[in-house]
Amino acid sequence: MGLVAAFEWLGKPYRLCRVDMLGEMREPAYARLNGRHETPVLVTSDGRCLSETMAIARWLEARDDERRISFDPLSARAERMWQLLGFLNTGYTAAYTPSRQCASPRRSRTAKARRAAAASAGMCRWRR
Ligand SMILES: N[C@@H](CCC(=O)N[C@@H](CS)C(=O)NCC(=O)O)C(=O)O
Repeated sequence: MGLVAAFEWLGKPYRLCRVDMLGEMREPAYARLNGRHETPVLVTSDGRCLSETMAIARWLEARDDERRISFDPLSARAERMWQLLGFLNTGYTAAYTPSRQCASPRRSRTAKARRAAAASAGMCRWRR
């Protein structure tokens, strides 16, 4: 969602595509965009596919000529912004993702595998 806001604020044309995460995202055709079967994926105007939120954010920064959504990459403010983005995309997100995956019926994991994935991500410790 943060990337969508960034695209809006950047003020350059883009097209947002809805992906059925329970269906088409699992298909081989989607794997050609992202072999990890995850969103987001950016398809650039020359047809390249770029996955990973942080990589797409960096792609946006590099094209933010008017500095609408970013700071001078050499500035301390840019360092702080990337520090916060790094935290949001790893530590913060990791705090709720495993619990969502535990509850998700769409992955055909066994209960044991779900518990292992959650435990390795630091969640569900209270069950031990
Ligand atoms: N490391 C990736 C993680 C992306 C990610 O977790 N995407 C979620 C949706 S926000 C996803 O596609 N999950 C696949 C699933 O739930 O099956 C990134 O930072 O972009």
